[in-house]
Amino acid sequence: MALGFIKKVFSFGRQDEQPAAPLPVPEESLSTPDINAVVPPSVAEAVGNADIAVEEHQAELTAEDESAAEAVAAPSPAEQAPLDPPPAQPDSIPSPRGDGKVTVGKAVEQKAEPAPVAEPAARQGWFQRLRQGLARTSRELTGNIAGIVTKRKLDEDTLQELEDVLLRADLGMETAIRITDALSSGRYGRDVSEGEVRTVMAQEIGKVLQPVALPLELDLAHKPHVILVVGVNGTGKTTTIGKLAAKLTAGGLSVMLAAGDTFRAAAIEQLKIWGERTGSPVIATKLGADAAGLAYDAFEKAKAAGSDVLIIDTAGRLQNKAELMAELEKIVRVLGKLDPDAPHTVLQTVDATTGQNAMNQVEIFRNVAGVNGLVMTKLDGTARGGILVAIAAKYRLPVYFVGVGEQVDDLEPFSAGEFAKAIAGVG
Ligand SMILES: Nc1nc2c(ncn2[C@@H]2O[C@H](COP(=O)(O)OP(=O)(O)OP(=O)(O)O)[C@@H](O)[C@H]2O)c(=O)[nH]1
Ligand SMILES: [Mg+2]
Repeated sequence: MALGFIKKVFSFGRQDEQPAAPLPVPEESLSTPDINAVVPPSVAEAVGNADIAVEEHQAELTAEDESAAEAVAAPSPAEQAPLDPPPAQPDSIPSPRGDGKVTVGKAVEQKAEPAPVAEPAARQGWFQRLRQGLARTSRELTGNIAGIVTKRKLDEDTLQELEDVLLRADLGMETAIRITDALSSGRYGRDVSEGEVRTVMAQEIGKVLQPVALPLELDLAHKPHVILVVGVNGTGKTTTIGKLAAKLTAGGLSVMLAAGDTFRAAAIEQLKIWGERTGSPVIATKLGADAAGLAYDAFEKAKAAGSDVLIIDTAGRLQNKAELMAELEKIVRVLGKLDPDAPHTVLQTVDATTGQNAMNQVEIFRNVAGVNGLVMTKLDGTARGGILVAIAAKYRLPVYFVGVGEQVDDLEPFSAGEFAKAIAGVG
């Protein structure tokens, strides 16, 4: 009997957007080569750019770190009052059936059954929040369109001006051309309305995003399923881990967390707070200890405890690139000693507010850590949300979730259609 038959697969996401075939992950993203050996000069340059942005971010984070440490030392009223009560646990994890698959959307669901459709009101509420979060991006994108198309025929100049607007909104050249091509086909030389442009934009952006809007699947034939979370510092790794742990535990899975960012006391404490909130044990070590050793230790402990999922937090100090990359490679390598397929999921958090720099970050972490899925964070309030479209077009990595705030339930499975409509200001 094929092993695949008995494996349990949990997935997280919106089933209505699940394409028939899994997304091909580029070969190179599955290996963990030496960054110096594989990164072409263009990437090295990109890393240089990333360094600048990271250093700026680090300055902000230092203040955050202090406040995080303070928060731990003297909890705020919100923190004092019972850390959010652990999510309600269902009686048992749904057992696999039929194809042996189980899906987790907003909560754990059996894949062989139709996904419970989210309450229309709740879904609508979420869409409104996404729209609100993306309002600045949408304004940036659509603000000038009326001025460009009103009382003008759709000609070369108009199309060029539209393309410029699309590029300024970080959508990327490929998608910009796609939109202007779709607009001009059948409409060239005619009047077009602003509404028509928005509708075409939403359609074309939706088409680019659709293939990457995949649910996160956890293969529980691996026990634990190991999720390694990587990304530049400040992009939301630890917060996303907390939000994800909340979803998993609410779905009845047992989760263990590993504080693999061993460089900052505040980072370890921050993860411990999320551990308490979600009822997930946190494996931590002393400050400055070897992160790979900690990851190995946590993997052994999670195996011994029979945990369903182990989520490993990491540091993101790109400014010390060589060291960080060596550390990430080593983490991947030692996990592989306990299970050659581990880490089973390598999630990268990408901060939407960083704009074009986010592209460089994906390039780097994909090559070094074998990233096979993304979470786009901080989509609330950014003017740079269009970068998600450019990343989707270029890297075609699944986007499992989007983050729209700092709270535990501010993480939603990614929906291509909703995102496209929100960004184009349609619907
Ligand atoms: N507005 C908003 N803030 C977020 C979101 N996700 C994370 N944050 C905030 O961004 C800041 C950095 O998040 P962290 O989770 O600490 O980021 P990190 O990647 O773990 O950072 P390092 O540990 O320094 O590498 C925190 O203040 C978070 O509350 C989001 O989706 N929206
Ligand atoms: Mg962190």
